[in-house]
Amino acid sequence: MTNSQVPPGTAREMLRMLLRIRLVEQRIKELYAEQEMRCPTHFSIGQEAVAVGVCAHLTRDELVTSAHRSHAHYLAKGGDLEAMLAELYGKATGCSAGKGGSMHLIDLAAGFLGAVPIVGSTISIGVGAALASVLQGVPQLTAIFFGDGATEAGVFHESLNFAAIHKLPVLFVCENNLYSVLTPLAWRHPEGREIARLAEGEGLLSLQGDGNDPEVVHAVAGRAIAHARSGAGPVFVEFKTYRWLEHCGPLDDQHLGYRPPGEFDAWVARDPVKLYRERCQERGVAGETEVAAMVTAIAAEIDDAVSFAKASPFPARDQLAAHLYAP
Ligand SMILES: Cc1ncc(C[n+]2csc(CCOP(=O)(O)OP(=O)(O)O)c2C)c(N)n1
Repeated sequence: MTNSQVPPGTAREMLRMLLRIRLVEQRIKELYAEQEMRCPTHFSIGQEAVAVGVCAHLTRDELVTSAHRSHAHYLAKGGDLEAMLAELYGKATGCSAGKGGSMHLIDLAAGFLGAVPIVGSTISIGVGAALASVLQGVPQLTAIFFGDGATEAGVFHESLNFAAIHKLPVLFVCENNLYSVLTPLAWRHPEGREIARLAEGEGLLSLQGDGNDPEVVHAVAGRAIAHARSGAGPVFVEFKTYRWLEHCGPLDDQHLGYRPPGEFDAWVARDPVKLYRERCQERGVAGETEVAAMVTAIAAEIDDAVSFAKASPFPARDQLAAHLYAP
């Protein structure tokens, strides 16, 4: 699908969100070395355009689920930054009361239903949320983000089938970063098979696009979301993109040798944040001064959120067994 230009206001907001997600994760990467954040943390650096292009369409009430690599989805959906960072520090003010860490983000006020690291698990949870909205007579879009690895779980196929039968308002978003931990797609799928074709086999409208171009993501997601909101049934979208850091953790992992020579550099040359920043400048949507002001404001917001997280208390000892079951 080809690129289609978004209105200047949308472009500016998408650029701001791309920068914000990148800067938040870069700060987490720096702070992680202090060993005060003790949770396993999966970074989305390099993959930000998918979250931003899709969530630019969603209202605050519409729902999102995600998985272990969820910072970008949480932030793009409007999740609270202070509560996210406090959660990574294991603090009582965290969005999961300090008990979940990076892989269990949640912000119900922002429609971010939650992230769960059991691969594939939030696909059926998202479908259940969409079914609930239909049963309650207020059909509401649910966007479900997951990686290419999750499409190999049985629950993926069951969930697509169920959503198709009931024509549920679901957007399935596959963020295909070519690897499941260290294992490339080519070792996991027969030659030439596209993940999007699997979804077609389950009876869904299935679209693909460049996951490093926020405007392509925006255009593809826009078409898909219009279809799903209209009651015509669920839609599957696949965006190819690339993870820059190790599967879990803040470090580079090129020494491990699982990436073919040249692959990493080719994707980094297509850095979604840098390319979009340049495009916005060329178009006069956001000039150098405006981008610099955005970066300064975001850095200040991150400083405040980090201070808040560090100053917050750990959960009290008597809260150990709280939050296990609904009250
Ligand atoms: C059911 C289950 N099996 C295995 C794992 C271990 N695991 C964690 S992340 C991951 C890879 C997931 O790959 P993908 O869905 O493509 O997401 P990505 O990490 O690339 O974003 C695996 C196998 C798990 N968390 N849950």
